[in-house]
Amino acid sequence: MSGNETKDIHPAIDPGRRKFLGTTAMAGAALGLTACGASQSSGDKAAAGSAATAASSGHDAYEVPPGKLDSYYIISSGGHSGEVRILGCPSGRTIKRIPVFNIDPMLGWGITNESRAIIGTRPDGQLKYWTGDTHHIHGSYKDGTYDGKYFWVNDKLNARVARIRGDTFETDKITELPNVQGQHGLFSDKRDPVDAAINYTTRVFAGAEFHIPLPNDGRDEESPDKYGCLFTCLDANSMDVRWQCRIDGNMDLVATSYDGKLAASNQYNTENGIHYEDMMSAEQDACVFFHVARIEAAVKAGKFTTIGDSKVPVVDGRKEANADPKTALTCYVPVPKNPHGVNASPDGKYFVCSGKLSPTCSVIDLALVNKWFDGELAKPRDAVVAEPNVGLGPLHTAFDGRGNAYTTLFLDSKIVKWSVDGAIAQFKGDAKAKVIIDAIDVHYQPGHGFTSMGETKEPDGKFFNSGNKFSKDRFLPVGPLHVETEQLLDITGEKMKLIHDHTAYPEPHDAIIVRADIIKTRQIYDLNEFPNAVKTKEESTIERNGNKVHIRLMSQAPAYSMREFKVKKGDLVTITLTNHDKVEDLTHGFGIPKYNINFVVNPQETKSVTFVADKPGIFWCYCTHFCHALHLEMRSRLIVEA
Ligand code: K7E
Ligand code: CUA
Ligand code: CA
Repeated sequence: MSGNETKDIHPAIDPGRRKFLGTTAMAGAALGLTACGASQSSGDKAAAGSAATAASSGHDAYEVPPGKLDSYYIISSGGHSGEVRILGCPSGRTIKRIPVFNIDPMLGWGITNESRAIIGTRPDGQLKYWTGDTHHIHGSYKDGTYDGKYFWVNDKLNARVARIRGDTFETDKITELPNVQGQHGLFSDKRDPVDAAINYTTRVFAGAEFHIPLPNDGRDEESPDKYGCLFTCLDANSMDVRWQCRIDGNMDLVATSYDGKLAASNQYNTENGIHYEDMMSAEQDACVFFHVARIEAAVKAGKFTTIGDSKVPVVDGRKEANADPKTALTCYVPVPKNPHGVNASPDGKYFVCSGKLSPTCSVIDLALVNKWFDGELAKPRDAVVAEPNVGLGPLHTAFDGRGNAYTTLFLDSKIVKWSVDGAIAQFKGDAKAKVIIDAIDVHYQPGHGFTSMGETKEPDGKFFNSGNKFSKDRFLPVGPLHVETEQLLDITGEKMKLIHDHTAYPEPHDAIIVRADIIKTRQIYDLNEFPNAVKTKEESTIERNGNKVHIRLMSQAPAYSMREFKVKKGDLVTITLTNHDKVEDLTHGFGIPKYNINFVVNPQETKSVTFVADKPGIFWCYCTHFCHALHLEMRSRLIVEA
């Protein structure tokens, strides 16, 4: 028996609550939110009971016993930690943390020259940024499903997009976007590769959330009417910015169509408001659609401008410039109210916007949006084919491939399962249409929810993961900052079942659940991938050029190739370290006391660090990564002569 069976199936049955939330109601809801731990205690007990029942009745399918592997990877953005995590599904085990926009001493991210070059440095050699905010992560596609080659993630804080390699799960490129702030939504192109030379996704789209003066150089700061927001397209291969499209309103999440024709972003601030009251003043905002081929044709034809110092072509996607559907670059489909999230159904037919301040989800038919672009649909709003009431605070929607949608209800702390066809029938006037199928408590305040393979043409409808923003009483208390919760649901049956909770270091944001067989990781690097590799004992030397010293070092358990290296105080020292061990999992570390140097080299990998030897003395460079019975003995002396 699952917890929700003890309660009303409908999450928001009280019709009095099913109103749009105005400013006052929202303030009340925010207060209610702080009290929800208490108000939901009966639900908690029911849910806890159901978990115990599930465990005692032995759901072996969920268990990943010692020595067995998970059947899915959950690739998850980590919010303001700036990183990306990989979890196993269904175990919920954290398998890897990938530093992206943050600094990570274990790996040496932000410390090694190679990672610093990816993150970007200022002319004085300092990192340009050392913090970020990852929200949305998506993979490269082939034939409508993941090919495991790349994953892209946004940085809302400093308006960047990073790429992570699927074979090493390390960040390999980061691009800063010009002319935007609050780079939030991100989605890769799902169309089949058109260019045989680049046999994977060729575009990555990014939406900006904040309005800024264009250019943002201080001249229009007191003229909010001159602020603007740009939608950005990057080249997935080079990671260069291809073009930007200026819009009316702002952008939140991004979705792309399976045929590659359309990208879209939900807009919560069509009011162009500066304060939150202004941003929620309209009853409807919109989902803005981008006609990718027309935008790229306009860029090709030179119909663009540039902003400030940026050379990126900017096309005009604002309403006034796009009144004629047959030439329009953009289409604004009105949806209620401050919508949060736009998600594509795996059958390729619909985008669903959740209402957030409206208890509804809006189902937009992509064929009808294309019809509008062809001049054959009277109004963009006519592309909305359903708008079911689903509950309070709907944020994100995921799909099981069997025609059901699963929407997170932030205010209700529930996941609601509803039928897309049922909602469409109801919208057409069928009063008997069954729309809501099930609802289940989650703990608490879910943001994103995502299903196994649910953002591909191969959805398997097995698991739904709820990324909850509050955990309250779910784990041992550890001080004022609580860990957050991810909760895994079994969605194979008519009713959802809560399988288990696992902790998530703030903040569990968006993720994708990828079938394990799609990911093909490597265990060992190729020495030749690294132009600066120290390949032989003979190449392991100390070279001096003025006050620049280059120490070329190799590691092979349990020793470094040189027992000591002497430099002079004030030298600019570069240490290049190649790991010559070829054994799977045999990583060495390299730490220098008092010099802030700490990094690892994986089998056959090369990394380097550069620092000024400003402190004379003996410094034991030691292996930081337990590698061998003689791991503690694995050290060399850095001698800095006064
Ligand atoms: Cu993914 Cu808040 Cu960044 Cu929804 S958006 S939770
Ligand atoms: Cu090498 Cu520890
Ligand atoms: Ca609004």
